Amino acid sequence: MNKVYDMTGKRVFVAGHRGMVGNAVVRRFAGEPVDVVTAGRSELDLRDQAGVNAWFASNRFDVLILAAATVGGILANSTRPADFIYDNLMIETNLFEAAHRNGVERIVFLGSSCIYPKHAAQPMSEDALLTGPLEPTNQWYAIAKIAGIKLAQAYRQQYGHRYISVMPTNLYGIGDNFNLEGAHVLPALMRKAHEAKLAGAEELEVWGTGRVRREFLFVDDLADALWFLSEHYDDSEPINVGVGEDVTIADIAKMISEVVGFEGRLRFDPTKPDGTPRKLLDVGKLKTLGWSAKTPLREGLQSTYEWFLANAGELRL
Ligand code: GFB
Repeated sequence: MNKVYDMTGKRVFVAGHRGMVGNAVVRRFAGEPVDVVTAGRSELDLRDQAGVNAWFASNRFDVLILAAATVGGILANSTRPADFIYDNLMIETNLFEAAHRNGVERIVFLGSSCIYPKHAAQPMSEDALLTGPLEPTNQWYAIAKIAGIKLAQAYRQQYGHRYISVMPTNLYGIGDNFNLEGAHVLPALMRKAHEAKLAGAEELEVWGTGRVRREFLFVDDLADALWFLSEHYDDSEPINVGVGEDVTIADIAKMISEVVGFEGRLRFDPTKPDGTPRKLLDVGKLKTLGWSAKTPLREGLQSTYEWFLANAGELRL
């Protein structure tokens, strides 16, 4: 597959490098012939338009990997809707405009599979966007991410910029958030199973019915896909990144229990929200380009648990 953009020698700003995705991107891109730049939070608040403009004016970048976002699991999305819509809209609009004004040739904008309608046909292809109502628990985040796709399209249409949007499925891995109020399901259950094992508990509490399905992509695979797409994708339509198969929440809870070594029962709490019934991505477009995920779920769970054990002391749990 021919390159549509050559990253060799480019100066790349990774926005959001302290988050799980940005951190994985920095690790992955370190092995490539690019110059990676990051900004600390005390140095730059991406929600501050004047600060962002000044940062871009005093640093020259060729490429922006837009991995900065306010993110979280179903509880955080439901209880902090203003943070999810405001922070993400501000970050995106500030970064797109500053990039445009300062000659950034390429933006790789990161969205999420929750941009697709709640009842989209499965697996969900890129053209399902804006064909039906969103899942209410994360509509605030989804609307902000849809706005990001539209920003990429608008700057491409008006100025010819080669800005692209990438839609990953549910992510997990090294550097994940294990704080139960903010966490997605996988790190939340891993931490709960770990603590249940240490306490000798008989039950692990799993929110919802356990019957809804999710697709999980190891974050280092996403970072590899982002490197690939930065050189091989140049279209106004977003492109999905996933593994192509999903599991039920009950299945993932069982797998996590096995990896952690928790031998008790699962107890489902149907008073907690299930969220979207299913959101499996159609990854046909990405496969045709020549990229597929490599890390089997069990192997990714094992690596994540090892990272958790090595870092639990320093995590804000
Ligand atoms: O990962 P998660 O928080 O968010 O939850 P979404 C996925 C499913 O896991 C839901 C169940 O059905 C939860 O009820 N679950 C079971 C749990 N136990 C737990 C637990 O202890 N903690 C959590 N958090 N869930 C997110 C969106 O949706 O997906 C984001 O909220 C983003 O905005 C992300 O789009 C990719 O998968 O439902």
